[in-house]
Amino acid sequence: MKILHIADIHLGSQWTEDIFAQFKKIIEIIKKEGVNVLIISGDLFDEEWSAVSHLRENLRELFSEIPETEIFILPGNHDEEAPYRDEFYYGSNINVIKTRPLEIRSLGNIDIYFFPFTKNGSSQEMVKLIKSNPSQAKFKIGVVHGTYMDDKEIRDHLLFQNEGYYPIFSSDIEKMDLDYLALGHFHYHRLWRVENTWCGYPGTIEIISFKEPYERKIIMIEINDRLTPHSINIGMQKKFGEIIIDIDEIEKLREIRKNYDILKVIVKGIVKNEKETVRKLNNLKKELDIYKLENLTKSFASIEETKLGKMIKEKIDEKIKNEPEKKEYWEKVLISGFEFLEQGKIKR
Ligand SMILES: [Mn+2]
Repeated sequence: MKILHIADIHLGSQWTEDIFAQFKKIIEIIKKEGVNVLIISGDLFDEEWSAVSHLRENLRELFSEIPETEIFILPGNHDEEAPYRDEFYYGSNINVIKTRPLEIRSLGNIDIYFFPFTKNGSSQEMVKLIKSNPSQAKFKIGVVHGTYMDDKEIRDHLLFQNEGYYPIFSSDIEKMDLDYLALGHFHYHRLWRVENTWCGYPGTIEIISFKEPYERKIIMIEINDRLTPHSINIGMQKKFGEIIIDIDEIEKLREIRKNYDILKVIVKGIVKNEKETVRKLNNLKKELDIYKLENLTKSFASIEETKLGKMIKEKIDEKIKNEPEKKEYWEKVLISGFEFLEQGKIKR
């Protein structure tokens, strides 16, 4: 038995064409590997309203290529209700899990506990529900869209975005007595163990925000006399980049741009003319088709307003007066002094 676990597809978000291209890759893996079951643990759609007909049509087409594979779709916080209305059809091999708080499906010697997303769900509740619905199956799998709380990066990341839904704790996972917990919600790839339970967040199948690391992976679970999950690298469609560059080196951007499909740029440094800089950066953004350009430059004038800045300026003006032929040199010194000042501020 082979089960493929994916999550957080976010169809309907900005780069949906790329997501579909990645999905196509996954379909090819399913065909090649003879995958029996596909589990999508939440956020197949990016927004409730994004279940528009063309997305459903494209999905139906993809799913129809793998008629032998049983597909389970669990709603997440992004697609809790609307995309899964009874009158919507995704294909004969599709099971949308809608019974809250728990729906159990048996596949031979495997029982799968599905917990469709609700805002008040928690791992404590999962433990209670599993205990009151005991299983005799050899293998038990749980499926849930939630926040694993015992990993600092996952917790901080999701809480910071006000998305710490459905908290899940290791102490509860231990009590669930599962062989695998198929998670969704966190967008990075993670596969780890809590006592005897494997836990996995597949992560998005194509980058949907700049914070996500570049490699995309999904999780294949093989079950014979034991259950073993492993990650499969599925590459990516677009090469994303986020770079920080000094305003003095801004022309290098023309070369750097060639290395990425989608680029975010943060510009730092001290400038003489704020207005001119903004104009220049806006033009460059347009010309080079830069996705996002953040201007963090500071103007001389704003630094000169500070007491220390004023003192430095006076000293330098004196130097320039005495050695007008070295004007350019002293201006460079001034810039360095201001930059030093700024760095000191940042460190404090
Ligand atoms: Mn989510």
